[in-house]
Amino acid sequence: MGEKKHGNQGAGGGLKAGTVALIGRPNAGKSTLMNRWLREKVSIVSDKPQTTRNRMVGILSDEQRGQIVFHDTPGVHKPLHRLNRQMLRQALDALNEADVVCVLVDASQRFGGGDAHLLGLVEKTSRPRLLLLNKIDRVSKSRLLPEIERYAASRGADGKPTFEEIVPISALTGDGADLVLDMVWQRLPEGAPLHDPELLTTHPERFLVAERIREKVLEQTRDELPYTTAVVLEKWVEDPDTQRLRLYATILVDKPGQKGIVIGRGGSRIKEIGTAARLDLMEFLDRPLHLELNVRHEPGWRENRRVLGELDREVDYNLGEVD
Ligand SMILES: Nc1nc2c(ncn2[C@@H]2O[C@H](COP(=O)(O)OP(=O)(O)OP(=O)(O)O)[C@@H](O)[C@H]2O)c(=O)[nH]1
Ligand SMILES: [Mg+2]
Repeated sequence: MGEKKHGNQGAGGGLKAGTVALIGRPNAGKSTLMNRWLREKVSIVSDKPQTTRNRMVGILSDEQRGQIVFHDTPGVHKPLHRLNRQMLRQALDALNEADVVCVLVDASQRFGGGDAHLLGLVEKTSRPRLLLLNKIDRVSKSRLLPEIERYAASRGADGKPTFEEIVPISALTGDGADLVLDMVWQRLPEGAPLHDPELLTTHPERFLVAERIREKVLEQTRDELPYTTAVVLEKWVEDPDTQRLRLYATILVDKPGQKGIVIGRGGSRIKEIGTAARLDLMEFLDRPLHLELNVRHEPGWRENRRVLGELDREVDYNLGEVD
């Protein structure tokens, strides 16, 4: 298959490189789409809103075309806690810094106040914008057409149409995903790769591990819990002889009663979370491991600078000042 790496001199020898922001309301399918394009799970996915809490970086390198650096962002919503303000800030930064912006909308949901708010934010940016009407595997064509018209009528600050393209897709089935990727490549500037083409992401492995554990917590719990839970990886111990890993993680909950919900009757739920996470992590890290989970009641952690800082240290991304 030819050379393994790109040359990284000059302007990239006709190759393209740039950043692409995935923006949308919670649950629109941003992370599902990025993972599909990368053919790997970089961002965790769940059916609960506000799953993604950091700007997740995914790198797609293509010998013929160049490199796309995706920024999968937290869903845009009304921020009620410091954590949520940080999340919103990351989405807005990505929106204003990217070479191309992909705005995802869940087309199976009725257009509402949250969509209007998002559209208002997107109209203000001057970056090239594509609108992706997602989840078309769930929507009839007759319901899609008025939505296409609505977004086609939107205008940016310069009076031109907000969106250069409006494309119905399904991140789940892959319908339309390659077409959008071609549109993205067309709009990227020429340049040398921004990262080593061997890299899939810039996040440390430890952060990705904590995220994958959080994904299992989200899968096994419902109602308010997903919003109020965080996972901190406390220890990562390697046995040099057996290559076996021992991982120690803590699940933080906001209210005392939630501890019991995560632990479950006789420890049944925490056991299920642990088993699912261990299997996933063994595949991800490609080696045997032991996983120990604890649950800690940490009241108000979503407002707590220290705890948020602890979580941030796991992310190789500088948040800057947030107030
Ligand atoms: N039917 C259908 N479901 C989808 C599609 N894309 C995503 N989903 C589902 O929608 C849910 C949310 O997907 P995510 O990728 O986590 O959404 P997100 O936009 O990253 O959400 P946040 O991180 O919370 O902002 C998951 O249950 C996905 O399986 C799609 O094209 N069709
Ligand atoms: Mg997400």
